[in-house]
Amino acid sequence: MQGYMRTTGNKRCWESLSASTTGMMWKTLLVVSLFCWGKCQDSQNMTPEEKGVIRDQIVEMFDHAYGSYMKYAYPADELMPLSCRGRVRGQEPNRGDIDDSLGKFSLTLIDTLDTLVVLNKLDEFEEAVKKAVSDVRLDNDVVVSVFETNIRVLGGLLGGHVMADLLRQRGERMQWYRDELLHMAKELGHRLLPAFNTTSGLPYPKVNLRYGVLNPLSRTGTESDTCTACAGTMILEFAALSRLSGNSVFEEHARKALDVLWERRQRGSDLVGTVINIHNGEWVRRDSGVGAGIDSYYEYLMKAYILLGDNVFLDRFNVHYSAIMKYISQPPLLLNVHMHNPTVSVRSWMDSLLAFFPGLQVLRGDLKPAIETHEMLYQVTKQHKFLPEAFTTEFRVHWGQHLLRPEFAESTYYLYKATGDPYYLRVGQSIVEKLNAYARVPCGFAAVQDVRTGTHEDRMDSFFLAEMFKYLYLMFSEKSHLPIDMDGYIFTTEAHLLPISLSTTQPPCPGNDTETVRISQEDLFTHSCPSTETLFPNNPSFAKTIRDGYKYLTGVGQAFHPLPIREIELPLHDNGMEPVEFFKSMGISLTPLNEANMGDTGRLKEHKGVYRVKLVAELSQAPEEEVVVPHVVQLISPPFLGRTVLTAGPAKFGMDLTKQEHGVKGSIVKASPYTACGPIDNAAGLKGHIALALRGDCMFAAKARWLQKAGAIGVIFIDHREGSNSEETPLFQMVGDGDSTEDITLPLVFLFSREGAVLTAALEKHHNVDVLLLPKERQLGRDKMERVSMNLKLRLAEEGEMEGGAASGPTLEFVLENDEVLLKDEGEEELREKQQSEQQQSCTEESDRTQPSKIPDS
Ligand code: DMJ
Repeated sequence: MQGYMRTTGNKRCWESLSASTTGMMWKTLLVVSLFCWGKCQDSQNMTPEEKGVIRDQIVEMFDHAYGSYMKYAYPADELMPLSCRGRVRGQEPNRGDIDDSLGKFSLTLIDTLDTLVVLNKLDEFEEAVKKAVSDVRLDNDVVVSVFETNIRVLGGLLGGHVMADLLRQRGERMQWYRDELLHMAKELGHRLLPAFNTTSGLPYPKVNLRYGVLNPLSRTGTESDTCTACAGTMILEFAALSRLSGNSVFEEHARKALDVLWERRQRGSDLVGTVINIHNGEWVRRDSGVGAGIDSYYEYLMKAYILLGDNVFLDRFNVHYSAIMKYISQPPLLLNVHMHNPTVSVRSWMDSLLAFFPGLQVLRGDLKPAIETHEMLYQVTKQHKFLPEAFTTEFRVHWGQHLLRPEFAESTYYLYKATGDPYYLRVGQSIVEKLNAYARVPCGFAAVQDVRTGTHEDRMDSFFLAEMFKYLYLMFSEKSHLPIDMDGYIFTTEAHLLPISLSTTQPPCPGNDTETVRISQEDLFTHSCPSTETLFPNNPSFAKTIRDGYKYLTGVGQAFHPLPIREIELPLHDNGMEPVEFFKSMGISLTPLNEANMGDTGRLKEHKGVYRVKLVAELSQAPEEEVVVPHVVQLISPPFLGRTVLTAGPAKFGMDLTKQEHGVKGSIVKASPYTACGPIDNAAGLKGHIALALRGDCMFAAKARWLQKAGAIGVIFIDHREGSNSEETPLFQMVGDGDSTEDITLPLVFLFSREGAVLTAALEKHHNVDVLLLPKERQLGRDKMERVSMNLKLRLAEEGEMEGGAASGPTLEFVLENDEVLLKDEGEEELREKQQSEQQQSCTEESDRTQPSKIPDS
């Protein structure tokens, strides 16, 4: 049976779908929630008054964030909440690929439009639409990310148009509105279309808004790869644009890209990789998960079915979903595996983007794993205040940044809608409180640079306004508080609202050649949504029972030990190899079961042909507390002479600098392109030198390969995250790309951006800067406590002496030791003490003035 029933739809759709749509789904969930409402109340219960207080608090926070953007930043794309000004691309230090969201099109304003309506701020909405219409230009000579521009700007314009149109039809507001936002959306759609000009149909990752991709003025078009999510997250916006504008070209291109991804799935595992070549459709990165790089591809298959009523999307989603549940979901964890060898985990950490997945599972009707994973995420947020950008399978911080991402709030919202369990309101309340306590600053809300230190970053991404406030506000609102009936809309991945009535706006596209999937009889149950297998059973304490098993995941003394023995199926192929030999070739060593220690459970019985599997691939090893050996970049040419020492992080691949007695020495040259994600333009100048390359756009390993090929003798990577520095952010080791990195033999080190700025400033000023790359403990001058002794002999003048000419008197000797100035006693004790405090004061001030950006060697 198919669980969806479309509440609206043309006759064709209605008949062709034994499936139904969100309306029905929400109704089903509502029945569940009503059933639950009276019975699942526990100490977590929340009164309507309490909900009202939190709702008001959310509105006040929104006003603070949006008001700050409008006051300090508009018409810039984003607010810099620490500097209280707008971020204008080109006027701030380049942050690499993050900046590709900024198209000089008042990104935050457009991304916020439909949030204003959801929060009932209709006057502000009308004002904002007027501003967007009169001020925003979409033809700027800027290279932007196709994915980000689609989900944030095209989605924002469409969501804004749908809301404006609705309000106009009600006859009270927006009477002046003449579909201007839709016209802008159409213009933007046409500006994105050149990206699809590839033989495969997969889009280029970037486009120049004015010049497209192939035009010589475009400064883009050399990219050969894109991420799966980047190519697979176009259908909702493009189909909506086609159906609202009557031009099918957009939907056709988005469908084609999805067809290619589907076609390219790994047929054995039904999984996809994270990066694909846009010209030949080959996978570039074969790791597979549900987080970064892939996330919204799966989301859009499911939601495209809900929005457009086309079964093919649901069929594909279900095939992938079964694979995800088989290989990737190990409740409460969501792992990353090799798409070809899906029983092999490729890393021991999870990224925060995957926090959307429980929400998608709710849409799919699969509540149990959704509750489990969400509970795990909640425990992690309790431990670290926010979800770190990446955390290990043992819930330690892997990458401590928190960008005010909304995914955890999104899943919490879906779970609350599905279960009606007030527990999720308490979770929502904790999100609100933490944002106020730890991210709020006088000019808005600031991202957290590291959840361990609580330091802030000067950014407030537009998705914070587009998504976070919608999900939080909706969680604490009843239907009567809302100006629109949410059941009639679907959220895009950026939480923009598209009406599910769109499937009736136009019959299926003429160019729709979307391939259909054949589903076997036994898979049929997976089509139901909510699934009859997995939907909330008739048991009010169901969700609590599930959660309780994960309450102490991160708690003291109750550490969660993931997968002590993981029973897995291995894909055997008839390749003529013995299993042991075959697995060895995959990096897996097998121990016959009877040699293995079965532990207490005795669960596994000796069985011929059954092996206990030990993963030996380096990347899959359980993480130990990783000891990062600090390295340094020491500037040794004049005028630095070893005194400027920048703390650097090492790499797990490339040359092992701990084994080089004297480190690696060379002069530095900036790579061009600076991100070094493709052929190096200045190879001649780089040959024999140490390259400087900016983090971002591609993996460290990919950059290292390009630079090695260009003849560099070492690489210093510089962080693209503004303001990061080694004092506040723990060092980490750069890792490879999951494949072998044996071919990379260069020494590689990483500098945070503040240290990187010292180096680039030195290069700009002195042109020739020689550096040494080596472990910190071996930096020049350290072991000998070598004093760069200038033995300046200064004689302090007696009072009145200067007027009267030279005279003799007590002398003080200064010894310069690295960055410090020491005072050496050579005169009267009393005078020394007095002068010492005066001189130290003046020396400190002087050194502060003359070396503002020098980073102390910590
Ligand atoms: C948003 O821009 C979208 O949700 C996207 O799909 C990925 N995540 C960011 C926010 O974290």
